Amino acid sequence: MGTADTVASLAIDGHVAVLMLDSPPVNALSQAVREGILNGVNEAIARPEVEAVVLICDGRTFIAGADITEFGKPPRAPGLREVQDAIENAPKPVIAAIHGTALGGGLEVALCCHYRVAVPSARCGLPEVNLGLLPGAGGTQRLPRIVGAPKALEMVTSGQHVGARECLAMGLVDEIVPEGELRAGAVALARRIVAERRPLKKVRESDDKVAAARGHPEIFADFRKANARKFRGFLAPEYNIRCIEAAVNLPFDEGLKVERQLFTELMQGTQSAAQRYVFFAERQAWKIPDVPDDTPLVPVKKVGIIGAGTMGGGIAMNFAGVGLPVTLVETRQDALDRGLAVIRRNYENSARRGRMTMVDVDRRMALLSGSLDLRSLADCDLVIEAVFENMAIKKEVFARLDAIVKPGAILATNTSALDIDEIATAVKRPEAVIGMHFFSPANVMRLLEVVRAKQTSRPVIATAMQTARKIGKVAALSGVCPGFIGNRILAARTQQAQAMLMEGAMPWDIDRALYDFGLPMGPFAMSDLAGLDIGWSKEASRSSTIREVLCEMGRRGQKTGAGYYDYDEQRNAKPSPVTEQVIRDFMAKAGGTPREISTEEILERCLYPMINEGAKILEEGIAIRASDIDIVWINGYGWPVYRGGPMFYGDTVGLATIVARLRAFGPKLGRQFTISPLLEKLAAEGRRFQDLR
Ligand code: T1G
Repeated sequence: MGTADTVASLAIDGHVAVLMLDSPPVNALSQAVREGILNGVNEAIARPEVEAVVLICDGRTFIAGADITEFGKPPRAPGLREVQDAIENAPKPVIAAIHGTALGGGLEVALCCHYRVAVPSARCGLPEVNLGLLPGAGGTQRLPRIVGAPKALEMVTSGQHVGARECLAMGLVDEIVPEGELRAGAVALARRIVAERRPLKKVRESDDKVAAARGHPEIFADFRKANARKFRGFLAPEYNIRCIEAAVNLPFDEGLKVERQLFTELMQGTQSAAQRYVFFAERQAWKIPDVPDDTPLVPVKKVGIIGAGTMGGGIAMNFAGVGLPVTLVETRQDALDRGLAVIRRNYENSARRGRMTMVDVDRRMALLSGSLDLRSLADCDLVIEAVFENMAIKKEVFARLDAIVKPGAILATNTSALDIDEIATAVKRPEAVIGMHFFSPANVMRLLEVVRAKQTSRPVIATAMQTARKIGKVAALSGVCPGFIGNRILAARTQQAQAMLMEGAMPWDIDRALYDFGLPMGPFAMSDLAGLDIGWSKEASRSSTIREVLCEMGRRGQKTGAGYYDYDEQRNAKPSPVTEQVIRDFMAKAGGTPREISTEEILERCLYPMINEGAKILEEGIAIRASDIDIVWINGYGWPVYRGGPMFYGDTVGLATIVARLRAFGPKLGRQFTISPLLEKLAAEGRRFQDLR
């Protein structure tokens, strides 16, 4: 932990004071950095020979925001407002020199400077919304005064990082200087400002951009309407919008008061606490205690994928997307052609939506080659198998790969549930075998569940994690067990959802409860989307489950216009009297009597067994930490980030409450159900999963 003197230094370059911050890793606005800036600015103002001040940072980035690790702790002086006022009211021009990312409080400090200069690779943004917050240091009042209300709405509700050239075009920065010449460029600008007696531009005083939106409430109404689906359940986006409205309709200082009040409300709320927890959890997930950062990596320059189906194709797109050549192997030419055609179509769709150019499409397609011969993978560094989920087939493929692929290569499987230790018995180099479990659609879903088998080597684990980061995934490490982390917890929920159908709840009751809780879709709507006939065969069907009966009736899900729900032409779902009757008949046959099941009970019956299963996964060492489980469910199963993940949610509810409810449900949870000893222990000790280190 630095002090003001160690994180900030002042050097005089001619008549320009250069105030350099150096507080790794990201020059966050810790107490020391705030004090360092304040002292530096005051000293520069006081020194008669100084005519201008350049605020610049050492290391990888300009100030990347307030120090999130200080949130929730007692505030220490100087406050950020005091620092900003000192800069904005300085009698000499203060120039912010931006490289890396000027984010949150960092951009808010830069917006108090009179001028801003950046290198081309710099990016600026106000990403507080990703922490369940809003820019609480004047950003919501100053940004729209430069970029206008519509752009400000977009930036504060998306948290996007905007490139330097676009910032220049918007007036967010005044000048761009060549890479590597930031300090010299900023000092030169400072000298020109002094020489040309340019005004001390205070963003707070400019009104024309916000005036343009005054009297146009439709700007905000349309924005809310257009993003209602995306912002569903989140508080912060709406609060950010209200602040921009205040910037348009109120005097600056009044707007600041609105911003402060709404910021404080969010900061004290559970949503921001959850999203801040997730911020650090995502960064923790990369750290594996017994795989040190300096573990040697396997260089991955060429990738092979077996199976060009939905998963294989999506996986291939990730690697072509980062410039790595990929060979896709299939058993039949038509399957290979179909797989490559789907990839091209997906890329072309992205190009049509402006997410890439047709040149990008051709460049990525050029990196993809197809083959019907496994031997074409001989010189790959990483091979990912994505064939049918059948142990015998997987082992046969791995045995052939073992004979073909060069020594030192990584042999990965995309299985979502099978025993990877068992698969590894098919090869002579089990240390090279690892699970890389992608989620469908694999080119879109952020999560990659990396599964270490008993003999997987540390370099292979480290390389799989590093590869995940390279292709833009969020990874979490799991040990081998049925369903690994994500699907194992999903099974616990599915079991209860199915059980409640036999007690009186209808699929749409359960789906509604989970949807309103914040999940994108309930289990039954999800089954209808995926198809009720996955793993179902007509020949073997014996009307033994509700799902089987629906399949036998031809109700296979959305694709057949009926499943648990009935669907209209636009595939809008509505509760089905047919399904209701099937369920009633089933219950009657089992001698059950329907009862009213409240939304609260549905949620507890679905969520608490998930948390309990998470505790079992922890006590078995399948997951390293509880927050990894949360990262899996947020990035792979749509758990709402503002609820922090199942384990964080468990802590929010209170583990003692969860244990008490599980005990109260007793036999309803099923004969096999047991409460995790770890969960009982933590509950008894009044502790949380977050207290586990
Ligand atoms: N505070 C404290 N630590 C931070 C931090 C921050 N703002 N940002 C990053 N770190 C740590 C991070 O935990 C990690 O630590 C290391 O830095 C590297 O981060 C008043 C209230 C800047 C784009 O939301 O988006 O300002 O794991 O792995 O991929 O309005 O970090 O190594 O121990 O992410 O190169 C607003 C958050 C704050 C930006 C770099 N700012 N940071 O990405 O590295 S709220 C943000 C990022 C605010 C004001 C409000 C990214 C990055 P460790 P990293 P990276």
